[in-house]
Amino acid sequence: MFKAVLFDLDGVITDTANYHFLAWEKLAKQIGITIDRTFNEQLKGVSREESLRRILKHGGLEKTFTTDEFAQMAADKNKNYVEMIQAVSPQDVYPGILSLLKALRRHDIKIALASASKNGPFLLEKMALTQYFDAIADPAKVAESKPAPDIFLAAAAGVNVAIQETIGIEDAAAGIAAIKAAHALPIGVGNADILGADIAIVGNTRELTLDFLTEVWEN
Ligand code: B16
Ligand code: MG
Repeated sequence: MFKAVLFDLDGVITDTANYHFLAWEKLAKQIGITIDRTFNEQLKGVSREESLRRILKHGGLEKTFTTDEFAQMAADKNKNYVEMIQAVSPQDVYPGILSLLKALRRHDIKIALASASKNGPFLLEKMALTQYFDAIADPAKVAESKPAPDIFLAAAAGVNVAIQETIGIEDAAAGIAAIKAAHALPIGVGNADILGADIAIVGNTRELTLDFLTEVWEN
């Protein structure tokens, strides 16, 4: 049986992936770049700085800005994003997530956050979920962001469980790649076109029950 579940946040626990998109879209528009939701898939799970690099490249502007301007744009996006998430509340937790967290606790299975977002702890507070987490991996302290395995390895280490005894849950292609590279067992939230046909996938977080996780683990 698995001993810990490592959760991604944006797109798994709540719909903040949409706010990230809206905040990037606004920033991109200010510098004359158009992004759409198809392109946005490449930003999911990816760090703030890497997301901005990808947007600039997408618009052919990767060599246009100084280091200071780049940092300012990343800060502007975050300011806008942080304004959007002030209103996040326990009602914004995706269906099935709270009952999964409770079931995991009842069965003494550890729970850790493996989010690339520096706003993760704030969001858990807003959703009243902090109490369920045994560890929150700090994305500022890992060497490489997703698709590198680092944040999932840090999350497993945070709960003192060998990575091979964990399940990682992710909505982003970069995150699934990170879980595989870490050698945890991946479960995707989304669809196989984006996340790959070789892993267990749910279309809706409602399907993320302890029974489902156990079935995936045992097969
Ligand atoms: P921040 P996750 C990721 O969170 C998001 O998917 C990604 O879009 C975002 O750029 C990244 O966090 C960094 O977030 O700017 O708040 O530090 O999906 O890994 O929970
Ligand atoms: Mg995500």
